[in-house]
Amino acid sequence: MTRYDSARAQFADWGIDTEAAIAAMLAVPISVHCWQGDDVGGFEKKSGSAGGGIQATGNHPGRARTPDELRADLEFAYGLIPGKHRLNLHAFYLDTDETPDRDAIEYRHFAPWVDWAKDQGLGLDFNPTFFAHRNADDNLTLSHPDKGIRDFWIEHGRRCREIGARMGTELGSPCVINNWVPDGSKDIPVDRMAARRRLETSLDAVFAAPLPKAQLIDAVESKLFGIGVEAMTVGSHEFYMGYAIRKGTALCLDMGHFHPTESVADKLSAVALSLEHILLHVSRPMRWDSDHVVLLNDDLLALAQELVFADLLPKTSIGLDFFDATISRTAAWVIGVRNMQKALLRAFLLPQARLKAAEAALDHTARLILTEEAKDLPFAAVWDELCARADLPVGQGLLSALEGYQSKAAARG
Ligand code: RNT
Ligand code: ZN
Repeated sequence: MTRYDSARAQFADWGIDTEAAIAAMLAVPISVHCWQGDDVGGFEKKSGSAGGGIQATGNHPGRARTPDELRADLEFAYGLIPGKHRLNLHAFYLDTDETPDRDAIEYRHFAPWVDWAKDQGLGLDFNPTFFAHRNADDNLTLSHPDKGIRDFWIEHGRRCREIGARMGTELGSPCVINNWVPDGSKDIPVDRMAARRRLETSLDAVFAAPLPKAQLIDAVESKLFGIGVEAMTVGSHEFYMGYAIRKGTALCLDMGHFHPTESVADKLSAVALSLEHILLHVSRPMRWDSDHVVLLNDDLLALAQELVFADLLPKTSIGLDFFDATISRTAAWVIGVRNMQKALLRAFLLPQARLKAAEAALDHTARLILTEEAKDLPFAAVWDELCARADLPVGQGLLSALEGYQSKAAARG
């Protein structure tokens, strides 16, 4: 009897079908964020750091400097991840010799990414880049008091929707377009209302053109605060929650964008009652929105359990959002995606029906016993099995696979 056969029997004894769990987990696409590969630098023909209160720290060798290098790194990373996934592209990762400003980008500047995605069997998601630009130096974009600057960013947002819709059409899968703006105020503002009204009006202009949901899903991302905008974020959770409900967009919940004791897992069922679609930015905040690589920790397990137990996967898009430049960037992707998958697999391997029945019967003792005893089930044997079927390394084998590529990437200079 193999380790997996024995695990399968043990789960079956709990009424859990490991084959069904494997299939269910593998059916969930994860949108892999391109920006972990180059420390949120982008490929516009100028240098600059992320800005907008977000920051990758570290100087690990091997950062991707060109679209070709980034694609090579992504191919390597996807090659170590089970299942078929998506790429989440930011607008300043255009691939062209031209130098269009943000308000002049067109589909053709991204066509090489689409060709590559087709070739790789990946879906594409897209994001306007409302930071790292001279028109965002004040940490104000769509809510800027200056109409000229607002119009510049509205045009950027509109073009991103057109580009994303075309990507969705080309790839036969709706492109999730997430709008995050850094807008806020370092010190205490006196007219929050004016800023929020301007943001709302600008967003309305961005979303004005009706485009088919089969091509794109519009999303808006809230945030509590950022470096340099400590006193107020214009696009707070309440702002976007209301906006998304009234306007019918998706709401993006980033795990780093709330007070540290708040749980995004808890929010899911609450917002799901009012929203058609949810986007997740799976991240790991440490003391602030630090965007550490996600671990297989309680936060991630709780998130996955909610997605599965509340049957929210059909209306949720899972994207990752972290950037650590102190470690191998390809390893960061592989570890982060695999952890998200492991968390989902574990959720599918839990005795959901029995747990819910105990809770409905107010038998909180049984719920506690089952929850704690289920932690000793052999989840790892199921994960190892699905990796083995895909010829993917686990454990110490993963270490050598990741190190081998990293030493090549380090030679980039
Ligand atoms: C910033 C937001 C946003 C960005 C990316 C690069 O706090 O989380 O999602 O990280 O768009
Ligand atoms: Zn985010």
